[in-house]
Formats: sequence, structure tokens, C-alpha cells
Amino acid sequence: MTVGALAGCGSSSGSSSSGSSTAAQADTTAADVTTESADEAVSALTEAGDTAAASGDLITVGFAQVGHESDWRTASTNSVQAALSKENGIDLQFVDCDNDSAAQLDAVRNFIQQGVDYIVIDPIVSTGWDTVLTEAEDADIPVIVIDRTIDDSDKYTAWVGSEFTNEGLAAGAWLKAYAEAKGISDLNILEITGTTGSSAEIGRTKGFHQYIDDNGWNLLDSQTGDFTQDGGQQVMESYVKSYAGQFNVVICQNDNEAFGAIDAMDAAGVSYGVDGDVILISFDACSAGLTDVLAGKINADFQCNPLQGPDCLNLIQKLEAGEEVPKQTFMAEPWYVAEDILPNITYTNNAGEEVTEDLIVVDQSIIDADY
Ligand code: GZL
Repeated sequence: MTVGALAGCGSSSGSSSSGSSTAAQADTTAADVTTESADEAVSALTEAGDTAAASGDLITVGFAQVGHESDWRTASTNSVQAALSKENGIDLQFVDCDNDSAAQLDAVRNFIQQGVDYIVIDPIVSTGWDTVLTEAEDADIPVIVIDRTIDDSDKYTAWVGSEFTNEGLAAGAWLKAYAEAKGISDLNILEITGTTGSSAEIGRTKGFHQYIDDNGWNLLDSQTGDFTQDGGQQVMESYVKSYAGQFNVVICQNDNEAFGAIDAMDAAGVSYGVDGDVILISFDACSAGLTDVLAGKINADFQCNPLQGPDCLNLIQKLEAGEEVPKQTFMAEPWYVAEDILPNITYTNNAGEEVTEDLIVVDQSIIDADY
């Protein structure tokens, strides 16, 4: 677990020949403290908290981040650290929970013991939260949830993030229209899901499976890649052996899994993308993912917006001013495609509304402006 006492970890992404990238291990700055144990993390937080208390003029915010598993996560961390900065009056105490739910609960409890002013959580999984949120409520510490949702408690002040079921519905609606436009009648699908029990995995699976069920598509298999490139590659390596010649669609629940699946399909001589035998669908639409869309390797990439830092700061500033804040704020999330075949898609979203979304054909200017 990495504890950034005054600033969090930065991290850099490399890129491989496929245009994909793997988020390198976080680079730590002099301000960061890398701890080997929870006790060291607690003492680091305590020391940081004492420093902040001594200064007296900064708002202390404890941020328990999921981990560092993907390009998306790096962008999320960078967005929050850039917004919740000393320049903006915040003393940010950052904990990278390394995809470990128990460590995340410990980090939140440490923030409560510290007596921080606010707690920000991106919950690794969506359940198991009511007890610790009750402790934060009893300590009169407002909790802001970002990105993924907490589904077994509403003892938090505000949530900012994505409608994950809509993301899954988007992928299903696009695949239905794309297959019809291409004259593909039989869809034999392999799915690589995200971290089991995360709201992102739950929602994307629920939405996409609604289209599988409604249209009689053939789901050959579904296994978790845990939102990592290694996970996507390992699952795809197994799939190309078990289902050789049987599948024509692969859906990955984030870009890093898609990068891994691409490497596995390349090694197995399976063609994919615009000119291939397999339609490849992804989520997140990070810049490396959109690079693969532009190259025709990924057919469609549904954005999940990681840039909640400014929203966090805005919520804290409003709460400091005694203003009401919305319980839920949804991020805008474009649908990106490789080919200019369909201008838009009309579908029924998770709220039962019929909505039309534009399909954005990726070009370099979009990638340059991306996260
Ligand atoms: C979704 C986010 C997911 C991304 C993955 O909002 O929590 O976690 O889709 C990330 O890339 O690992």
C-alpha cells in the first residue's frame, strides 16, 4: 500500500507496438511515503495529519483510491491529486489500496481516527460499506464517493461517476446495429469482465447481457480479467485454445484488458478489428485505447470518464460554504468507433428513456484531447 502523505503517486505509461500501454508502477515523489505495512501507513498518516493540523489553514482530505491497475486509474488519481492540491487549499492524504478491499476499509478508518475534514472513496467493490460509513457519520466526517458506487449504504454526502449499466447497454445497442449494418447474423461472444463485485463490472455486465438475452446472442464464455492487461491476456490465451474458430466477438470491460486480449490474439494468429474475423469492443476510451480504435484494432470503445477531481473540489467548496450538494452527479461519456458507418444509435437507457447517442469516429485530434 502506498501512502502519499502530501501528494499522491504519479505514474507513467509506456506504449507497446500495438499502441497499447501498460500503466507502469507509480513513480513516487519525495513527498510520498511508501510503506510496507498498515502500521507504517497509519504512522505516516498520523504524521501527515499532525502536520496539517499544525498548519491549521488547509482542509484535510483522505482519499482511499482503488489501486493502480489501469490507465483509467492513473488518470483518475492524477485528476483528484491535481484538483485537491495545496494551491486549492487542500491537504490531500492519498492511499493506493492496491485493489485490496480490506486495506481500503483500514485506510478509511485511519482517516476517521485522524479526524480529517472529508473522506473521498473510490470503492473497490460495491458492498461491505455500511459499518465504516456509520463510523464516519458518527465522527461527523462527510464522505464523497467517486466513480464506482456503494450499493449497501447511503451514508455518504455525494457521489460523482458513471452509469455503468448504460455503458453495457451502449455496447449492446452498438453491436446490434453494427452487426445488422455488416450483415452478420450469428454473434458468438467471449467476454472478459472487470473486477468481480465492482459496480463497473456489475453494470457493464447487466447492460450488455440484456442485449444477449433479448437478441438470442451466443455467449460462449465469461471470465474476469480484473481490469488488468495481464488479466485480459491470460483469459484470452485460454479462450483462443478453448474456442478456436468458434467466436466472432470479444468484449473487454476496460482498455487494459483489451490490450492483453490483442497481444494474445496476435500470438495465436487470430484477426480482429475492422478488417479482422473478430469484433473487439472495449470500455474506458483512454488515449491508448483510442489509439487502437484509430488503428482499426478496437471496433468500438465506450468512454468511462475518470476526471472527477474538479467535481470533488467543487463539492468540498460548496460544503465548506454550507451549500446543498446533489446526491448524484453523472459524467458525460461519448461512444467512440473506428468506422464511419452509423451516425448515431437510439436505445432505451437504464432509466427507461429512449435516447440517441452520436457515434464519434476517432481521429488524432480526439486522442490528443483525451485523458
Ligand atoms: C470504472 C472504473 C474502472 C475502469 C477500469 O469507472 O472504476 O476501474 O473501467 C478501472 O479501467 O480499473
